[in-house]
Amino acid sequence: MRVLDTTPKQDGFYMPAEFSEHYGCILIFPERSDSWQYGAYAARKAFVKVCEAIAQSEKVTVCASDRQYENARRMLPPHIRVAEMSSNDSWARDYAPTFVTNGQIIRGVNWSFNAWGGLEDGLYFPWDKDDRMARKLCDLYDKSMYDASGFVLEGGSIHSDGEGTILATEACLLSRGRNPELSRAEIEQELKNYLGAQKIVWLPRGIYNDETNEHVDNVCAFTSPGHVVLAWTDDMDDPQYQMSSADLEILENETDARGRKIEVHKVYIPKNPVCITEYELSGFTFEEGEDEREAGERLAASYVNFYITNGGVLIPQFGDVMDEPALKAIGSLFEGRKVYPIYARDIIVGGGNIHCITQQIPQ
Ligand code: KQY
Repeated sequence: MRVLDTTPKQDGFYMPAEFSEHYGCILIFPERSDSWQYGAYAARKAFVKVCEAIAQSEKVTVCASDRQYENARRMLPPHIRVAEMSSNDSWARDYAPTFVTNGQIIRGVNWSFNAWGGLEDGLYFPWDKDDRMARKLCDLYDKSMYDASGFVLEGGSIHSDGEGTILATEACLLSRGRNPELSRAEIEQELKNYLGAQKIVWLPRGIYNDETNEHVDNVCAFTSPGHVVLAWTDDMDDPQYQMSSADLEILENETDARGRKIEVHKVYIPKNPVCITEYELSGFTFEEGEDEREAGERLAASYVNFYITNGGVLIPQFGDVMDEPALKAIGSLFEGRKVYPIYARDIIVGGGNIHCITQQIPQ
């Protein structure tokens, strides 16, 4: 694998939008017992459903540990590739490479990963195997790699419109556990250099109780150039109200890199907060020193954590009255793509959702 000493921006490469054509998608089979309850049994079944839906229109590779290899091979259909690869957990969005293109060639970007905040407020230790995955995947896919390993970033903290605009949240990218030695302007410059972007739209907040310091991929996403969905509630007593209102104010007063006004489509969060139960909590084994969770704690459940495939859009479902309206609202923005409702409770109890467990490889 060739490691480049230039940046995507210098070479005319940029991060394409998720809604443009994919070659394929990467996932990692879950097994960690402090992330996934009851031996990750239900989580693996949910991951398989996600893989099968994606594989209807793109090539899926699932990375699995040696321990899980036979199980993954048995649970997944033959047209889905299983590659043995070690990891600490299963968040391909955050530590598989961010792929960039010049319209002809695909290359990967290797960021530094520190489990969402390192020793400051990270979620587990160690994270070294996760941090090596981007390099291993560039090798596996035979892609040259840009080395951004001096900069801490997870894929879930950025969204690109493929036309020069990046969405990110201040709560996450300016948090003390990531790049505390860099100013906001320096962080912005790193994003521009390694994503080949011209403009960063900084949203103040993400989703309430998001364990990642509020990744943007739970709260706001591009659905086409100039159009975003924003997780929303009209309930002024809900903590999400202030957070989404702060984001809306920015979006309504911003333009994208091409000077377009950004059109915001609100997608309502579940009406009944999705909370972790006593039974679910009993199924985790936490390691010493790790943050323990409490029964009744609200999970960062948002319909905006969807994944766009070549042929469809996979939308998380929580068994809530807002499930159906979310399918309609998001589905209507992806004309010609099939809507895949995916019951996601067994993923969200792990702390993320469909977008967090997938990473697309552009065509
Ligand atoms: O949402 C994500 N991108 C990752 C969440 C990690 C949770 C670990 N339990």
